[in-house]
Amino acid sequence: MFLSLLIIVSLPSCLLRQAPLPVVVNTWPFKGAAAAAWSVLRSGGSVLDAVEKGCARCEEEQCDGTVGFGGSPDESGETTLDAMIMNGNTMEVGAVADLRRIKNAIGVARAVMEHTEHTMLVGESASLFAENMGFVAEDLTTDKSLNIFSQWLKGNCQPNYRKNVSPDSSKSCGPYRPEAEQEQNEGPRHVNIHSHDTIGMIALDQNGHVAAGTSTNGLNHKVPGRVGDSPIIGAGAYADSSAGAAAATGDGDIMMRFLPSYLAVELMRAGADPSAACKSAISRIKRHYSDFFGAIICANITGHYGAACNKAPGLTEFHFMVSNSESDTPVLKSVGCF
Ligand code: SD4
Repeated sequence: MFLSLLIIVSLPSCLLRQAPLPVVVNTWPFKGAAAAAWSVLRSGGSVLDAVEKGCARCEEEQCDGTVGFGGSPDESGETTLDAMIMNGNTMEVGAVADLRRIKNAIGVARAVMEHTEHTMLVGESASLFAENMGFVAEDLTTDKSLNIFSQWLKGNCQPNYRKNVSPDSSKSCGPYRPEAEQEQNEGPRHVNIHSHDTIGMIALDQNGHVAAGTSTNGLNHKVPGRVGDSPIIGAGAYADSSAGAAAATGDGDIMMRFLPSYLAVELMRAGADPSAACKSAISRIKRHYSDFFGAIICANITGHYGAACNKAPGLTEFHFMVSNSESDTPVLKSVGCF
């Protein structure tokens, strides 16, 4: 009796029971994105198509103003996009960073994966590649992003992400020069629930195929050229059909230093259930940055899923969407932050 109990306790959760498949999980209450991905999967489409269509829906809907065109203008007022998509069967990845003038960033990421032998393209050259692949180049600025930018200029460019510069970046706009005299620590972060939201999506089908993807316009008032965690493999997302998938959202400058999506997938491979794997990935970052803003979603190959978030000002509960055959329509879930 004791022995059989011991065996059950030590078995990885994936061997204990199967959850409904296919399943799609995505960050935040982005219902349109969840519905778009789910309609691909339930009609027998591939996990890659589901992730691409789901994230693309958010790009079109400008989810929360933080995905797609017309959001998060940088210091020069421009919106630039980061995205990636990963095939957990082949371990192929396509990613774009600092993409300019193209709305469908995840589509371009998919094109990088399918029409080049590279993994990531960035900046102007990524835009040129996209145009050559048939994507339309257009201005990503909207009245809303122009307004955010002009308010920021009027407010002496506050907040911003500069440090150790003169003039004093906490009071003045640039241009800035390096300030050699004073060594300062990293200042307070300006990232919160209003400056941040990324669509991160993971999908699994009945055949054990796993895919993951992300799309974001990054961070309000970022330094031009800044790339967040979302297009970085293992940081923004990771997928491996032999273990599971994860996707992260939050303060990418901090989170990318810890590759939380990769860590969560490896923990699931070692037998951790998805909630525990998500929690451990957050804990790893917390050790160094106790009040960072961030969350992660995880799913293993049996279709079990979980999420975790760090308790921070403005984030005590994290909402995410789950779509599977249980309800046949995307369901809003939430997890308390710790
Ligand atoms: C970034 N992680 O660029 C992205 C933005 C985000 O929730 O996730 N927001 O840092």
